Amino acid sequence: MILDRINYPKDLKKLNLEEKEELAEELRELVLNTISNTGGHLASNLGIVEITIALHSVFNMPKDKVVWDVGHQTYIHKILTGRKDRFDTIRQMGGLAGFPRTSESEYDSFDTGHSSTSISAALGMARARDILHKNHKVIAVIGDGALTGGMALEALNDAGISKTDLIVILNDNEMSISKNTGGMSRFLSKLRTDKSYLKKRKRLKAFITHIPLIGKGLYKVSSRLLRSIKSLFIKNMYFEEIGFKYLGPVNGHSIEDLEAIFERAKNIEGPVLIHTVTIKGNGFEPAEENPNKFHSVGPFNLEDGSPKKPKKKDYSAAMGETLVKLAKKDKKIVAITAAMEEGTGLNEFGEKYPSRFFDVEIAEQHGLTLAAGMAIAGLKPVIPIYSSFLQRGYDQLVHDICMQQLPVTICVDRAGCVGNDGETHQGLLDLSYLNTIPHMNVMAPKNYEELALMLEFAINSGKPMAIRYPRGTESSYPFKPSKKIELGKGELLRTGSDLTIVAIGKMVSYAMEVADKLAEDGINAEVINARFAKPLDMKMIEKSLAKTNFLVTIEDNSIQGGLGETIKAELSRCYKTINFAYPDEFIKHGSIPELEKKYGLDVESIYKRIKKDK
Ligand SMILES: Cc1ncc(C[n+]2csc(CCOP(=O)(O)OP(=O)(O)O)c2C)c(N)n1
Repeated sequence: MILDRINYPKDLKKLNLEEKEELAEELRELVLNTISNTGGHLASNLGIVEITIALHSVFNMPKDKVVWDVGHQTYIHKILTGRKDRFDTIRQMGGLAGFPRTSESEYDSFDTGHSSTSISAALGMARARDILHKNHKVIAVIGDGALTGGMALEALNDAGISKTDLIVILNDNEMSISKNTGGMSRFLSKLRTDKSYLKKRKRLKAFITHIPLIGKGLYKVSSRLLRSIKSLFIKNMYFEEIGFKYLGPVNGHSIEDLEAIFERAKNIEGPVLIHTVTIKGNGFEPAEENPNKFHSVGPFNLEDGSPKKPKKKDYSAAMGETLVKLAKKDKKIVAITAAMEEGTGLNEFGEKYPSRFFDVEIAEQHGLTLAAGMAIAGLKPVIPIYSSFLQRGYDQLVHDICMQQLPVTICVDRAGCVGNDGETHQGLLDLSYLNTIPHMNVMAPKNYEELALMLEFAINSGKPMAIRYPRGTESSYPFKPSKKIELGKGELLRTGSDLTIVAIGKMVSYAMEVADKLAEDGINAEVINARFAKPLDMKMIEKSLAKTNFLVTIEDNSIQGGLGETIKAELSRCYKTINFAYPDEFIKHGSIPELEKKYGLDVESIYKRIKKDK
């Protein structure tokens, strides 16, 4: 195997084209064999094999720097940069991260995980290089999906006029997680498909360079002329108009063509954009046919791509199911997603009510203000966003939604610990940042039934409402049917006189299990399901504490500014207290049960700690 000889880019540089092509297939096989066991981001990695090989062949990493947008497509890069032998540990606790991490390798030049940051970061690094009189290349690799994000467009705008040497490699596979949509996507498709333009460009170049005496000079000097001639064929040649030299489109699976175009880009001054065209999932038929299903996968069978474990209904699906039912009765309900239709459970809504469904692509900020606009004009927008991606929209929550007290329902999906995607994707800050916003109301359900009640309540409340729920399925704890939701009211689930446990969301079932265990030891816990993190039911909490004098709070949020701290701040007097929460750290990857154990947030650890302190 050629891969046996490859550990670092220097080994790659010794190969001829044929060997590199063989290596590409071996890399695909390694990724497929590994990810079919561990799960992970598959389709994007299969699509970027040749680009990664060509990048490491032509450039001189780690002196040259590459910033990978989102960073979910860096498995090949990791294998080729000294991490082949640990590749089977990817996304596992203590193993390789699923995204680039500067702490992991000198070949990872910038941490990513959230979309659309690469051009900003790369431009910053390029400007630093120039100011510090260094001499290396800086490259951003960005997908057509990530290019729809506001930050990427802001960065293009800045980089374009900067004259800074910067190479942007656009990996255009026509897919975000689902099919890419919107104006930018339409423009790229025009560039991809306008073969007549490519032919005309070649003919034009031949024509100009053959003009006697001045032709060659004219071709070199008059890039502006070429640009304007180009725009005769493609109206508004966006990238060139804003100051980038546009190269491509080039077949992103031809190592030969990629190397040639990268070599060319290396010698061009100023910002260059190379448009590569790839197939997401390339080389694995089920992924090519269904790239969205194979964007991020659990363990699967290599023969046909079928999942090893059948997918169970999760919180996202439960939310989507209820929303479809509510929208049937209420035509004012509209749903917005930022490129996460499947991930947030909105597929059925999108199919059933296409005129009331809006995929804004990777534009959380725009999505939130779009919702504010719809709300002020009389609609009832619901916008599910993963907790960590909602961090992007803090000002939109403050300035556009809450200041005007607009009735927008924000479904904060993947709140709490998300597990293997690691620190960029943990939803451990939302209770803290949502708590800081005046007029924001924040709820979290203990199970699907309560989620459905909360969703209906939120949509009809006429107020800004956030409902946070975790990744995964509801607990099997046998809760009695939930009482109706009232603004700022908790739910007393169990009476006791020895301590008061206040828990929220997913952690309510943990509190009940802990209380059951404590009861076996003769310790009687009162358990309050907070339901609302904001406004808090301080009346219910203080009434219970007057009896027990011992407060325990349990939440799947950071300790800083979360449920426990907020309750403590609002109490009229001090009580003995234990706050169970995640520490003030970025929590790395691992499975959810492993991380809960590590941070003392599993039932057994909570039980033991309370028993010790009682
Ligand atoms: C701010 C933010 N929102 C949403 C996501 C979820 N997400 C991860 S990858 C992806 C699609 C990226 O598409 P593209 O850039 O074209 O890369 P591809 O996977 O197609 O190679 C999305 C929406 C994210 N990582 N960051």
